Amino acid sequence: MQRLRTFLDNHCKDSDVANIIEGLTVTCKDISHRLHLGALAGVLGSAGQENVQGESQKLLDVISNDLIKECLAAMPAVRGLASEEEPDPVACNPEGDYLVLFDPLDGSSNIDVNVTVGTIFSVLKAAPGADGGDEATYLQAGNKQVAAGYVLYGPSTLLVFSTGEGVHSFTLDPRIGEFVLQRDNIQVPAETQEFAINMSNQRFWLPQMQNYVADLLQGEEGPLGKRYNMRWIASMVAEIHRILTRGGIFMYPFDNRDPSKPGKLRLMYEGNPMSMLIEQAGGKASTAFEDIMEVAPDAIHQRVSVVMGSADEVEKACSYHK
Ligand code: AHM
Ligand code: MG
Repeated sequence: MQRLRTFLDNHCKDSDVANIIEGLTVTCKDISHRLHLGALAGVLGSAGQENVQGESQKLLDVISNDLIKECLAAMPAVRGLASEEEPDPVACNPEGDYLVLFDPLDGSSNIDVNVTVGTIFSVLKAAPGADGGDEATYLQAGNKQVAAGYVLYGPSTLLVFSTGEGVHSFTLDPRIGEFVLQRDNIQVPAETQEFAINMSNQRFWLPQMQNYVADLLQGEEGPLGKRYNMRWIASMVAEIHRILTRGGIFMYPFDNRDPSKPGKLRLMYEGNPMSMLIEQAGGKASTAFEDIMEVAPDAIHQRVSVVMGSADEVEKACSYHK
């Protein structure tokens, strides 16, 4: 049995990054505990307010955001933080070398129905002298991430992360209150017969995506020549975890509901960190036109089209867009 701290000491060259990951997991244990208590802790339901993106916030979105903010702000290594639930980045310790971006509770529409949600994080290096409260400091492409990961709150609470040398997963052992190593060097199978997409948006997709999904649905009689299964949990952490476990393709593609939003998911809090994990596990992550981690961000809350998972299937989906 290998505990998280031991693993980080042996595998993470930068002790600041190790401390950020470990510190986040302490707060995530608290979030996990509150989620498991659910209604007993009085944490279910709406907060009665909207976030910067006009989405209504759940009580636990707000609680998780406050807990993670407080934890990061106290860390000497953290220059600044940016959250999906905050309008602007927040400056922390001017001596710190790192910026931490996070989605405190992804998939939060699932909280009230007791389905898996998760915390996603991404760590970037701060440029020398940069202000941790300045949005421009954060506008770095995903391939500049030094670490990324998520904590999944499901039947078990899991931590999955990468510092650029493979993907590792840990299970929270509630008997000792510690994350212990479960799987090292996770690999996504190159081929799959399972796809995940919100089909109710079909009429809004680009024609290329409509054609690809129409071919998936034709199964072995169609040009792709095999029968596919579909899953949609509406919780990206759960979806990506399934793909890291048994392969698959996850898509939240461009759609034309609102021309100012190229897709629903956020580049900095969802697209980039999940792309790093998928690619570190041998999969692919694309907008359907270019690698997600090569997109040069121009705003902290910007949206991105997402097609990621098993390498061969992502390439197939992208080939419809050439
Ligand atoms: P959130 O950050 O507001 O929770 O939104 C992100 C979530 C993803 O976890 C999930 O893949 C997607 O939204 C589900 O969207 P939809 O409700 O359109 O199915
Ligand atoms: Mg989210």
